[in-house]
Amino acid sequence: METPHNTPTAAVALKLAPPSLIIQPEEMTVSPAFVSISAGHLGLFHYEENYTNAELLKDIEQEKMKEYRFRGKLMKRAPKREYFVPGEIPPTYKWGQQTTNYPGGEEFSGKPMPLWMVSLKDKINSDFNVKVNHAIIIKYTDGMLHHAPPHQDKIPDGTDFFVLSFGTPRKFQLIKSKILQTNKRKKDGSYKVKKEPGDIFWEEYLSSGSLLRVTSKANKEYFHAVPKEKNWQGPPRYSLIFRTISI
Ligand SMILES: O=C(O)CCC(=O)C(=O)O
Repeated sequence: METPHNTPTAAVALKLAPPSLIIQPEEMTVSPAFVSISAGHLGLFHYEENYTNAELLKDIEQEKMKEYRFRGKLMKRAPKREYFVPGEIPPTYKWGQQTTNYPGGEEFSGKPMPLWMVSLKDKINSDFNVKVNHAIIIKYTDGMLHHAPPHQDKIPDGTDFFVLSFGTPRKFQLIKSKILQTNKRKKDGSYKVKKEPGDIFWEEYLSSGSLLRVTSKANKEYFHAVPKEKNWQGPPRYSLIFRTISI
């Protein structure tokens, strides 16, 4: 497997910034070329290696993922499991599975967060002043079978999502969107447009124990993806994604 996650990039500086630090370009003491690259990222996303103890991998490995069905077929992405805050009503996150998988449905398989996950949730809420209340673990064991195609999360307006990674690093991409004209017309005669993924804006092999915060703004402006990778191999990669979902 290639290891571009070890290659220094302009985004490296962001990995070093503490979560609460908001850097203004004029405060930076680095080269002008660097400022222009990183300034484009300010307020959009935040990537931090060693955010949490990579030893949590042992706890994640105890969790059982499942293949969810969508319209009767197995979802061709990766097995996952959702979690809610113990003692709270499980929120409904409509991420593509059948309605029978929603809380209250006969196939609902969400579990209360184990204690270690509750601690991580509390840490994120305190570090970033947010109110995440829902988590999904996704298990990637194959570079081609398991992936996430370019998409935008359907999350409540103004909320961010947080991707914690454990195990073998896997490439995560933020992708620029482009507006294409379709051949369908609106009532006023103008052509309808559609939004599609375009060029890569940022990509990184997310290291074990890292945190990636994708802000509401970044989720609206960019697609994100974990692309298929023919040469990816090694022990599994788990992502643990926290979101704020209204009940
Ligand atoms: O596993 C990841 O890092 C991201 C997955 C993702 O974006 C999704 O399933 O919505």
